[in-house]
Amino acid sequence: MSQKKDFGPSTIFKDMTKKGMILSFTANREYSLAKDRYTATLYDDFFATSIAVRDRLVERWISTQQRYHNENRKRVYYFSMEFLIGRLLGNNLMNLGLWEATNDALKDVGLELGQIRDCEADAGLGNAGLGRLAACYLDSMATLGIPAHGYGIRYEYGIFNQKIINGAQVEFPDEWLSRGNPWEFQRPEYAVKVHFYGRAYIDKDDDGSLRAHWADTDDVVAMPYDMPISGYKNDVVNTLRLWSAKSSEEFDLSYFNDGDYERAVYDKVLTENISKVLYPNDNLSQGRELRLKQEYFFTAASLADIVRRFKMENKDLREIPKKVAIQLNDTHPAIAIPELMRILVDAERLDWDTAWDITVNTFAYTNHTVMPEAIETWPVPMMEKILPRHLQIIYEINYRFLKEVAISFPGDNDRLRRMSIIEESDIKRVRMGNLSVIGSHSVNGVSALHSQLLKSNLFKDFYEFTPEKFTNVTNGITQRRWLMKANVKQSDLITDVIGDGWATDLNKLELLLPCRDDASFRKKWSAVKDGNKKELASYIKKVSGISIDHNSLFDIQVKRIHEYKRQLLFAFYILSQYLKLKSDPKADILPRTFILSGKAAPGYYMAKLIIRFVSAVAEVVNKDRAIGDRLKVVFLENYRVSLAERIFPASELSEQISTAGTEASGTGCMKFMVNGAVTIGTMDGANIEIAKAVGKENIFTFGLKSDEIQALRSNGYNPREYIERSSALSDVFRLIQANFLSPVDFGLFEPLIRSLLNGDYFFVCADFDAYCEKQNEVSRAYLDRDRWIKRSITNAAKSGYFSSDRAVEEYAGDIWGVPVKRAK
Ligand code: NBG
Repeated sequence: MSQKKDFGPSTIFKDMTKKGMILSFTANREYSLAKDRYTATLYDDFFATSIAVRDRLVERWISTQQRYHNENRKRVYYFSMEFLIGRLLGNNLMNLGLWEATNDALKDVGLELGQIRDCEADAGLGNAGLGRLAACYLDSMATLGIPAHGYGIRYEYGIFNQKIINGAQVEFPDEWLSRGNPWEFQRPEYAVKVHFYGRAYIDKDDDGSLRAHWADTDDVVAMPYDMPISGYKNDVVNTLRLWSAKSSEEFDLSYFNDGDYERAVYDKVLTENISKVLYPNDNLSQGRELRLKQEYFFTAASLADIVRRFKMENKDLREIPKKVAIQLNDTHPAIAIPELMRILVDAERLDWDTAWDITVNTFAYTNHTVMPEAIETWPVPMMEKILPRHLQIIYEINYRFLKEVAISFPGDNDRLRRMSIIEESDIKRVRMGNLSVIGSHSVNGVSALHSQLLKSNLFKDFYEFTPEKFTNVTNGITQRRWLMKANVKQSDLITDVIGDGWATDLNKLELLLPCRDDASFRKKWSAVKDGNKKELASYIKKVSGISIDHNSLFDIQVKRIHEYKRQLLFAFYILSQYLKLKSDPKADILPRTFILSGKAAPGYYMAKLIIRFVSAVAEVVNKDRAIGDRLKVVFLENYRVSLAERIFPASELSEQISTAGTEASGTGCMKFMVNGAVTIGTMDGANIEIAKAVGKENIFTFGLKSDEIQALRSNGYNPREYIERSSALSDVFRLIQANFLSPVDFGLFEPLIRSLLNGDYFFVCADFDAYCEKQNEVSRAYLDRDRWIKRSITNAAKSGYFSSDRAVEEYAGDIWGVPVKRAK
């Protein structure tokens, strides 16, 4: 495909052969970096390789964008505060079909592709699932040929680097740009001015009509940086445009002339802070002023860019919804709704109703959480100060909306209060969730259960008012990164048997189902897993010094540390296994290696304590000679995309044990599944759909269901009853209370215990026994290796539904109005 297309005469920038790559690499090393083979560092070699690859993206990029323009295609704009991209070199090599040529070329010049790839810093512009989802969707949109653009922020510092020092998390800044980024192009010609503060007022125009103004603002320049997003072997290259804040005047001249040089510099620095750093919270809204500024900064710049592009290709603004679909990745960019109204009404002079019609039909909103602390609301005084005109517009939207609701539900004032965009608390607040629902034509959750919960709980009133807006799109992941690139051995085996069609149609993996009965295939499948386990074992040895038995069951929980995800439940199970062996050293337990990884938000005390707790458990278990290799606990520091790519291929048991009703979807569960791991999990988020896909004999589910949790919560839940009833759980509590895990820091883990005893908000105690029982079942099941391998194959074979290609196709057809036709 990509090789066949003619991009003009073969020059040094185009040649896809090994020879071409050698020429390109050496030329880049010399002319872009001014180095030769004696002076080039390994990082220089990475840079020169990346530019050689980038050169081959550029012509495809330009021709893709030209085509979209000439065909005046409807564009999809994905607005997201986070894009957790990871590394790009390997991904682009794969998508261009350049892997082998580059591998061979580098060998010829004495280099090793693996080493070169390891030089690349992860682009960590996101916290976790929400940001990684955006990255997977960019990949799928390009692969499906959708004219899509990602819009976000070019944070100078991405998600912090985590080190575990004396068992505790310590954060270090992520200076991912410090050595340059080969994948970005600055585009000063498209820089945009974004306004803040000032005052909003209304006066009369020359023709006597009323006109709103926003004046005396402080302005910031939004500088765009473009990154190419390649599709898989289809010559499509889309754009991710990230905005960086620049001071609008290099120095404020008035201060400068007054001799206040320091003040002039200070103001410039303050302005540029807007894009300095990603807020490191997952599923939590801290409500900081700078965060609101970030949100407005990138949405305003993006909308200005979109309107500019629209006007180049079209005349009538009322056509915007026909040519533009904007997806709001959670409420973070929801301030775009009043911003588009401001553009259409104040600047373009459309009447309110027409503008509102355009706005609602342009925006669609994805909700990613029902956790109350993550739902964004902004104090009215804060918004009034930073965005005075937007607050007026929000009030107007709210007034008109509530009038309509009142007609449908006469006299139901409680309902009006709940549905209002303004929360009438002591200090009034703007509810961004309500604004998002009201200003969008589509609202979706990210798994079947979660979308249902939106309708029955969080947005119940809105569902009753406009049921047609509500829909579900279960999340997905890209098999190109998470299987093809991450797990080369398993990919090759699959391709040997069923061909490579699965790369763009993951449902094809179902062709593997008959292979379950083929003993020689099972043997190969199992050998691949063993090989991957050995690789991870040696990586663990290298980074942590811990030796693990690669024949043990690799039982893994990797994700953000959060009470609702219940790493504590996992740790308690590990402790109970440890206690079992201590009381009966000959106990017949299945050898397991427990692997955990994940970051805690720096200000999240309990999550950080959980990391200390897991580290303490690891310390005790790993050092106990009587335990030997039967149990090992590893906490891998600095969980990130590139580390995840090492972990999933070696996984056998996937821990998805959140309290039912709390994990909106989860996407790690899908990465495990496609890599042949079997899930142990609650009936939560996407687990439910995984269970449906694989059948109950191929998954281990346990615990209270979402409606049972709700019922127990409202009828009064007493964790102490569960502790008393369970001898294993009582033993674990006793051990912790006796400071066995904190012999030096007496009482260190007291807050964990106390939070469980006084309420146990996430039902750890209630689910503990059921969880242990299920784990016992897993242990027995693992002993029947043939059956286990069949389960593993089934999980991979049934993962087709969880491809982000399927998810994006659903968005495209049902929400964006850009259906894709795929050759099957
Ligand atoms: C997260 C959910 C996950 C979900 C991802 C992607 C937020 C606010 N939500 O369950 O917790 O998989 O979004 O949809 O980050």
